[in-house]
Amino acid sequence: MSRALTIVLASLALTACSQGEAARQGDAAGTVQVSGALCRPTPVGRQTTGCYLTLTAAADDRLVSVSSSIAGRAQVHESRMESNMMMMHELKEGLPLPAGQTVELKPGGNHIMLLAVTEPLKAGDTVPLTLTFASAAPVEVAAAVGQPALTDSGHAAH
Ligand SMILES: [Cu+2]
Repeated sequence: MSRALTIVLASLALTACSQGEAARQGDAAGTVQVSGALCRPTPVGRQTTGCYLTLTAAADDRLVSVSSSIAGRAQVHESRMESNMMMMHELKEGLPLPAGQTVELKPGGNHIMLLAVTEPLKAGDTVPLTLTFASAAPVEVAAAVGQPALTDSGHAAH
């Protein structure tokens, strides 16, 4: 009887512990640093564009989704070469963010794709992005609109 009680108490202690961790996610340990957010101007007549930024998670995490009030949808994409063509695919599982590592979303690599953009984006505009993570609290950033300084030659389309 007393053994059963001990097990119950132990599991209660575990529950309390994990709740404590969830509550601490707003602190430094659970945050993701975002820098250099940039979206390309929308090409004439098109409602899609790519956005780039740099993420550094304090603890192992995952960028699971992105949204923007100026786009119907946003997706996390990877770019990869297939039969000498640069193809894009949605990262349906999100983008892994290993603790302490700088993860760059950049032209020719992983990027955020805005779809069904409501108004044409031009240089000097600002795009609000909300980044949602598996563990860390969501982060809102204002991405500048402009051409990336470094453009992968094979990926000039976006
Ligand atoms: Cu894309």
